Amino acid sequence: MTMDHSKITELSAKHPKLNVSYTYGTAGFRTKADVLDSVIFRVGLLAVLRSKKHAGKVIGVMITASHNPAQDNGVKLVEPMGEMLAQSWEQYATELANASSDDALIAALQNVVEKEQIDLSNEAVVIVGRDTRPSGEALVAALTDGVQALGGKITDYGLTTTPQLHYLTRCLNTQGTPDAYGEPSEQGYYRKLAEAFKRIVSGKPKLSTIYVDAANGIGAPALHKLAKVLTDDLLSVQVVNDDTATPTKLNHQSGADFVKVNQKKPEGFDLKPGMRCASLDGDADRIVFWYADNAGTFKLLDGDKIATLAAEFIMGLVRKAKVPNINVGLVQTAYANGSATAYVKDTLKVPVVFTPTGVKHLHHAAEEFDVGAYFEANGHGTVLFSQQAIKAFHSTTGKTAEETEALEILKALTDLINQTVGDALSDLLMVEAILTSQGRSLADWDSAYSDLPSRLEKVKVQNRLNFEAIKADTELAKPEGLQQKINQQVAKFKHGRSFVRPSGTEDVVRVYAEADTQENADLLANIVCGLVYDQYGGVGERPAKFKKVDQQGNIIA
Ligand code: NG1
Ligand code: ZN
Repeated sequence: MTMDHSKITELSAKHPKLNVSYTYGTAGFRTKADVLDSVIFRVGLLAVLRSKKHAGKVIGVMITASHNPAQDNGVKLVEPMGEMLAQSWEQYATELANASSDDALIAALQNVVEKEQIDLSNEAVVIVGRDTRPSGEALVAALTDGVQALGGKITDYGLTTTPQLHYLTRCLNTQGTPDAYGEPSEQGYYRKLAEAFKRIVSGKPKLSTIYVDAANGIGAPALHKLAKVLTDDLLSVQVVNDDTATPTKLNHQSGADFVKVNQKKPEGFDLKPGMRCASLDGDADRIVFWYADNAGTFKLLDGDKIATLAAEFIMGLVRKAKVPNINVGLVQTAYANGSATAYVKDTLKVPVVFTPTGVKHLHHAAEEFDVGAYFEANGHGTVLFSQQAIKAFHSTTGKTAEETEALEILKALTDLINQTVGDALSDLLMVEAILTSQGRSLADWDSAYSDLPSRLEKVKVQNRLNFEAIKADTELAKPEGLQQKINQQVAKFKHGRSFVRPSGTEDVVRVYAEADTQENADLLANIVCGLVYDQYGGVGERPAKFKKVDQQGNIIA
């Protein structure tokens, strides 16, 4: 069987390539929505090939730009078991997106078919979901053309959170097998979470209301629906920032990224001490928690705090249930707070693995453990259970009431925690289940360790590809000399740490700094930003707060 070149050409004509160059990066393709039409069409073509490569298994496509502003959009491919696209295929995605003519496009497709030895007579099935961005619907139409150009079938699941699309993909591919993951529908997703949550919290006193900032995105309707299935006696949730009808409000002054980066509450909250709050991002795969302490100071519980809470709780259960040979590990990135890493190593005595930024790296590293908790500090993460661990939880019989209860909770957690990808709704219920079990407040959870003050900044540069990060993003190999200059500055600060890396989702380089006080963390960040901007190709208006440093490394302004 061969590809129908005339059909590809005919449909491709509806989605002309613009004079833009694209890269399938950390979060798939992500850029301004108005330059994405041809890219999404071509992703449709690639999704068909990926499905054929997997002998007709369902491939997921999620159209979202997560926490980016409303005018952006993006696309990510999902593998049959719900993981992110295999890294070896990212290059094909980039090649297809950049093919400059129909002939080049067909040649690029042919290249994939040959290199991957794809049997074109296999079936191909693709499903698609999208977040609430206004550009989403037209992009689904472009994707549909792409899928059909190669004779694939496509089902549009409409508005979904990113993790729901991952869930649906896995459910469809495992239906009727011993690995069946759940009912492949949105309601099936809510029912699975609610049922597992109930198994953990029933009989325990309910916590006070949790106020969830949904960033005016897809998480809002999803959380409303989940809350309905959960019923009020299990969890009291109040959804805030749920205006999905006004596109400009998406992620505006709200959402997990806004709260984490600015370290302040989002719009729409009259924050009082004692209130329990959380923020989702625009596609509901990130969550951070926050509250005001007795003095009214804003306090953030980020991904690091979630990971340590979960790891500690699950370790305790494994010990109580006396399940043998279960190793627990934690995966972090360079953005993890230094205090979090120290707490995990020194207090929890759990091994920590560091990977480069981007969940696909963390996910794979977490798979190496029986219980692998991975979270980016920004709130994206989950806890993975190995097949062996799940089997062990099911085959162990508790000898005491305590052992039996611990086993029941462990089993429920394997259903409650999304095994495909970080999921804000699942993580919300996981945290609430743990806190309910422990009868614990946010402040008490927070007291496990104190974050070192930190600052995350970004610098616009001529070409961020001149910056090459190494050692799990903690150092730069390029540009020449910059790393030494950063080291020289870091050495001047107590508990100082700083690193620079090119963003995979925005045209900027990110600068992170940590130090003993907030003032010092800010100062270190502004020194490093100034170094990058002044000496390594900064563009656009120079933010006044960036420091000027002379060749000897002394601050001159
Ligand atoms: P970039 O833009 O590559 O820093 C951001 C996050 C990543 C990851 C991706 C995907 C930070 C500092 N970076 O990537 O951790 O979540 O988005 O959404 O939070
Ligand atoms: Zn997201």
